[in-house]
Amino acid sequence: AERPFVPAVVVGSGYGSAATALRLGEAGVSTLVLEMGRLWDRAGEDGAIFCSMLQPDHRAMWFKARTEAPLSSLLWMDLVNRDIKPFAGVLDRVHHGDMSVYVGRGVGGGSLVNGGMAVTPRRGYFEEVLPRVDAGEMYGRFFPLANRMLGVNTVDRTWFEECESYRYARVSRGHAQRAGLRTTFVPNVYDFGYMRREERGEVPKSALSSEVIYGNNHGKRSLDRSYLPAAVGTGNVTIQSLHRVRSFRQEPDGTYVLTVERIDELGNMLGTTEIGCRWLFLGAGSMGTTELLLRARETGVLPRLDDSVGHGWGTNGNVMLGRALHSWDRTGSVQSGMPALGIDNWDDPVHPVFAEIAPLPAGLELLTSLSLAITRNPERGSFSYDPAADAARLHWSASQGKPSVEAAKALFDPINRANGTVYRHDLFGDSRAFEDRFTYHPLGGCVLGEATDDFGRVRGYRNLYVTDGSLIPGSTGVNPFVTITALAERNIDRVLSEDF
Ligand code: FAE
Repeated sequence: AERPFVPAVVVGSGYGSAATALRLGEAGVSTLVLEMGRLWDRAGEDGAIFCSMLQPDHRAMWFKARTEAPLSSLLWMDLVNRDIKPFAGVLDRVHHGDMSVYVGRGVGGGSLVNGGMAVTPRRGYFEEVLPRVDAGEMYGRFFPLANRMLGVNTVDRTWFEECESYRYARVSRGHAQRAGLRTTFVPNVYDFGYMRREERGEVPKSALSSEVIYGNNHGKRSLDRSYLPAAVGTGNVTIQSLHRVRSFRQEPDGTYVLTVERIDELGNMLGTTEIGCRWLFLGAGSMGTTELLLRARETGVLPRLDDSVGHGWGTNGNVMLGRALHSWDRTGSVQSGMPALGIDNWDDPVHPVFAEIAPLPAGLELLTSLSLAITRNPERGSFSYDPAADAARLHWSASQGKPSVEAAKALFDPINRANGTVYRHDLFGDSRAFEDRFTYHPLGGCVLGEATDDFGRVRGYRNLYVTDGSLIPGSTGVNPFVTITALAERNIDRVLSEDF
């Protein structure tokens, strides 16, 4: 039988993929998007598309028998996680020895599960991280474009100061200020107008009903409400969900052939198909894209791939911590799941930190201030290929998290001192105060200008591109999706004008 052939294939449907697919579609290129997760458009028996964070069910996680939430315990008790039925759920936690990585699964990738924080990085730091990218063009054109396309908006300051749902953020801001630190409002893709109507009881609740990490039923402009419908609307882009790209090869005529596994929502294999294409864009995320390229190089299928494939991976310096507050510092039992403030100490010459003031939306007063700190951790991990498992293995040792923890400590010790507060030691399963064994922000693996040229073209092969977070060498200094989107916009703009 003839195998199907499409001009362009985009692997994955996260930020890099979505921006790339839209621009391909607009340019009239027939494009197929292949996403291993499901399309999240049908309500379950409870009338909701996504399950809530407080009552997680099979929809929560990607083929797990138990949920694996970032906070694993409260008062050292295993109260947070639940046994669930394995299913093609929306959040995955991928384990690699001392590091585990959270990623979104579904049409929209990480946009389905994330906190929506839409931060444009400091220009000075961006120039340091990606010195070969024209920052003038990025800040003049592609960052504004990405912000517009993603539907980034900011909280109304007057409402913020009086609403119940950001009491937790105001309390933490006060604590930071008492230590002489600066906080900043953080833009978001969650519709703050919708959130205000939630607080008034006019619309179904999402951010104010503890929804985040297992999906938002309302209010969030995830990619399936922004870039992806626009891409499909060009008439040239088709998305196939529950299609997992296993491998790909190049034919003598330069076209690519993908081997694609079709699964159902229970994980049953429905079959394997081959799909041919001329242009192949890898947007499977830092973990997914790096694995596909590493497998291709190490199995000898694409032997000219650069040695740097599999290197330059980082956690964006992620570290999470909680502080126990005094009884008069009530954070509120209703906490918006979408963060709106950050402590910005990135100018610190020794320990730059941007710490998001995170919600702890447990539905009851816990007198706790939670933070996700983004630090400047110079450590980098690398991947090797495990032939027995036919999988990529990330090498990141526990000690590599040390710089992240030291930086977070340098920021939060003075906050504790200024406020007479202490760290919580009961949140992460053992007695540690700082959790550096997971990241929400995997970056790198196929670094721009190393594994690819300066526009994401994979070295050694024509018409093969990387479009996602794997291009960024381990750190952005802020939450990364705006940077990933803007970079993808920039790269596809160049590729469409030169390679098509
Ligand atoms: P990503 O969005 O991960 O998309 C990759 C897609 O490819 C996924 O849908 C995969 O299922 C799919 N895929 C992988 N392998 C295959 C394969 N072999 N075949 C087919 N499909 C495949 O990639 N960032 C922010 O900027 N602000 C935040 O507030 C924020 N909060 C976060 C909260 C959580 C809980 C998590 C997990 C992440 C958060 N992030 C946040 C990070 C952000 O979501 C992440 O950087 C981006 O989603 C990465 O975008 P990519 O395009 O690289």
